[in-house]
Amino acid sequence: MIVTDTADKIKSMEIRGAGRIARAAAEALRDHALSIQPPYTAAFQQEMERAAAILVATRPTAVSLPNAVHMVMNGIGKATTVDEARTGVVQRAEHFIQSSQHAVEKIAEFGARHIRNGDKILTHCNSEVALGCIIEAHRSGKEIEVFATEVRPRNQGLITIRTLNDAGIKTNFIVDSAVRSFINEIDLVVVGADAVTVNGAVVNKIGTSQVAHTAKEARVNMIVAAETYKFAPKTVIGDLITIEERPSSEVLPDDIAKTLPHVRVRNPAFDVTPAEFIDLIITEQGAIPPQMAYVIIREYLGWDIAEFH
Ligand code: RUB
Repeated sequence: MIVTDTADKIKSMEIRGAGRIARAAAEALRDHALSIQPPYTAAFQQEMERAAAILVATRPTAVSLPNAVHMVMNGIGKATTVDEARTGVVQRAEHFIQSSQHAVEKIAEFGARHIRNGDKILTHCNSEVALGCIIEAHRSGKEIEVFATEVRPRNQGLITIRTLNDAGIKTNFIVDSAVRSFINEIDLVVVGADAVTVNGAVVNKIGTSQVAHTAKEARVNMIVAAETYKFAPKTVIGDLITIEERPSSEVLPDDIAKTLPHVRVRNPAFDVTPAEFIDLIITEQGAIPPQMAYVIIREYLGWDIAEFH
C-alpha cells in the first residue's frame, strides 16, 4: 500500500529532508484517496485520517510533514459525497506539491542575492533549499566556493558534495569538528530548516547550533532557507518541537556497543539554534528576521488558534 511504503521510506530515510518528506506525504495521501472505494463520506474521512496518522508518525521533527498533511486533509472540508471529498484531497495535494516546488525556486532566487561574488559559503547537512540558493548564485555567474560538513552519523554531507560537484561548484569537504578551524575563511553560512518556532528558533540537523555559535563568535552571518510550511503553528500555543533520537547503531555498531555495558550512545538527529544566531530566514514570501516568525505562521499558514481547541 502506497501509504505504508512511503511511511517506511521516510522512516528509513530513503526519503529525507523536510521538503521532500512533505511532498512525499502529500503524494501518498493523494494516491491513497484515488485508490480507496469507501461506501460513504465518513468512511472515506476515517480511512484518510488513518493514513494521515501513519505518515505523521514516521519522523517527529520536520514540521513540514504535519503541515502538509493538515493542508491536504483540509481538502475534505464539508464534502457531502465521497467523490467531492476525494477531489478535495487530490486538489489540495497537487496544490501543495506545486507550491512547494515553486517555493524552493523562489527561495533559491532570493537567497542567491545574499551571496556575493567571491564568497566562501559554509553549509551543514543536505538541504535542497539551502543548496538551491548556492547553486543559483553560481548559475548567475558569481564565483563562489563552498565548505560542506560531513554530517555524522548519516553523512548527508556526501549527498551535498555530489550535488555541488555536479553543479561544477568548487567545494571543500570537512569533518563536522573542523568548522571552527575554517570559520575565519567563511563569508556566509547557509543552512535549511526542519522547523521554525514562533520565537524564530530554527530546528535543523544536529550540529547546526554549533555551526551557528562558531559563526557568531567569528562574526560571520548565518542565513536559513525555509519554506513557510516549515514554520510550526502549534508553537504559538506552547507546543515544543520533538527532537528525534535515532538508533544508537547509527553512531556505534551494535557489536562494539554490547562490549561497553556502561556506555549509552545518544543520537539526537536535530538541534535548536536560537533566533539571535540567525541573520535572516529566507522564505518564498521574502526574507524575514527570525523574530518575525509569528507573522508567517498567522498570515501564510492560515492556522486559526480556534483549530487547536
Ligand atoms: C535533513 C535536514 C535538512 C532540513 C532541510 O535532515 O536537517 O537540513 O530537512 O532540508 P534528515 P530541505 O537528513 O535527517 O532528514 O531544505 O531539503 O527541506
